[in-house]
Amino acid sequence: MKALILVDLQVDFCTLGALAVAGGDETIEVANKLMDQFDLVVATQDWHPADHKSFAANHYWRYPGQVIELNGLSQMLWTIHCVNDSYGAEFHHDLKVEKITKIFQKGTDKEIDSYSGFFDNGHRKSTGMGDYLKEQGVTELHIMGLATDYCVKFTALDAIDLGFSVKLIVEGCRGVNLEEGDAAKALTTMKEKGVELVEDYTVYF
Ligand code: VGL
Ligand code: ZN
Repeated sequence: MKALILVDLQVDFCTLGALAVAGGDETIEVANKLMDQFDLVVATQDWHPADHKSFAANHYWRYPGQVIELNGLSQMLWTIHCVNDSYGAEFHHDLKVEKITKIFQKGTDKEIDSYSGFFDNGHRKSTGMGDYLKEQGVTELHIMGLATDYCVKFTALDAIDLGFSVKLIVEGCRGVNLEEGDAAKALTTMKEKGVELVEDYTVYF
């Protein structure tokens, strides 16, 4: 059985959002068109407490884009985004949310960030998404969303490690590109790990 994972299609990653990803809005239409083609649709949601330590504003003399060490892990500092229950953390308002069967929230512990929808960045705790998908009999995962070089990438890499067959719907993804070429590099990394890149999403129809 195949499932679609929609990664972080939230207001803050779209146009005018706190951590806007260029072209982020364009992914919503792709998601809405694809959902009907799947037996199961799940979504991840970046869901931080306001005092989350991935926010530059929560450290003295730090600014977004700097890297610090946080509880033994290297941590990129971000602008405040996707604070739980805030407007920016909501799914994009054009997204057909009624097609989503289950939502997995991540980044809820202020001491550790979570890019992957499966585990936090230290692989210390699971969100339960892997077990849920396996219980549903899912073997094949199709992934799209925001952002290519962070949450999409780490979700896809973990999915491979968990033994799923993984396809990435490239047209449904956009990258942060803090450094030029980050999104392209992320695609290469995923491909090398065994993720199949689907360049033309009309193959689903
Ligand atoms: C993300 C940076 C920080 C993402 C989440 O969804 O890719 N990126 N938090
Ligand atoms: Zn985040």
